[in-house]
Amino acid sequence: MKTYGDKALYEFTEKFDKIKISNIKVNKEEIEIQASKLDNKIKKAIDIIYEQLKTFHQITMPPNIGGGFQGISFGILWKSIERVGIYVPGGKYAYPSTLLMAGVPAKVAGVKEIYVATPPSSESALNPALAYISIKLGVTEIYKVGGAQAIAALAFGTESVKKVDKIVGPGNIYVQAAKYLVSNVVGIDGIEGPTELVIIADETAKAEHVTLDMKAQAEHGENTFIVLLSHSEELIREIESKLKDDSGTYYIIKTKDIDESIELANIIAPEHLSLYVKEPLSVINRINNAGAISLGITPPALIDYAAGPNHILPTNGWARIRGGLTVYDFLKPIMYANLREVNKELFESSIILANYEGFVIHGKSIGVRYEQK
Ligand code: HSO
Ligand code: ZN
Repeated sequence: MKTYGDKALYEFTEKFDKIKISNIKVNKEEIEIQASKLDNKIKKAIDIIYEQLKTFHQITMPPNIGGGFQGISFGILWKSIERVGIYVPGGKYAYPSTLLMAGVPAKVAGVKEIYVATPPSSESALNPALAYISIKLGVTEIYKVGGAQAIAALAFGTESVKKVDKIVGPGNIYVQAAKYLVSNVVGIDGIEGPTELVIIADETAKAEHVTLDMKAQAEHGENTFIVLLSHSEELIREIESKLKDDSGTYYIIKTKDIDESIELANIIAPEHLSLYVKEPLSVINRINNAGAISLGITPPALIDYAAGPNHILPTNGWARIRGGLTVYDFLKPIMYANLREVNKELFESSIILANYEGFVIHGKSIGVRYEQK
């Protein structure tokens, strides 16, 4: 990609997507034409969801924060990342919801340049919902490329594709592997692979709701990982009978008690965790590893679309070290210090430590302020 740029993109798209594209960048006119084709009902649904997500992310924006100690004022200024590339998967389904999930926190965080890469469809026209959302987000460019080649293009830049500072978004194994490989030159948001759902349910759970939640996430395909943890034999029996004729793969584990369910969920560190238990608020505090938690009667699918939290979540155990995509992924804390008054002890301590490390001039540059005061 570094060497052949656009030429490589045309070639790989033909080879892997089996589509001959005439241009990589979708022009503004085409975005507008495609957006205008979108049904008003869908536009309205997108507008409503957009507001919900925007509010969630606005509420979670961190304030610039400062304080002072021993003669020094200090603090953190949150600044947004300048250029972000969002990968929106294609394939069997279109994912306008994923563009909302990535684009809204980026915009709320103040990212100025947002670029979108998405695989070309066989008709080679951009999905109308993606076009409509892009306009709402102020996305400046959309690229009709997908797969590992799209990630490489965003990481290194080509004649048509802008090089970005960070790439976010889910995708298949090739996309995720490519993100990992370029993570030494651009920021990435983690690895988001096939959907995972763990449900902790007790005797108060409604078998019908739990079964539908399991089947819903199984809709993502055969690589999904769906686990029910319950100490209620009766609930398990009911759910097993409801899933009897279903072709999906489900793991149902009868645990000793709620404590064991919580322990297992923490070990699995799932992407989605659902707490269908009598006192979800007391259980939630004992969860250490999960991408996002839906509790009470909340269906995990509502997080997928409209509740507010993101559906771009860590999979494959990554929930042990990070959560879902938030405004913090698009912000960086710049720290500052402002010397107001010389504190003898602090100054002397730093000179001693600088000398100990052998950085004598470091010490002198500190000392000169001290002596002048
Ligand atoms: N459950 C997926 C997200 C998704 N569901 C998109 C429907 N569309 C991973 O959180
Ligand atoms: Zn889903």
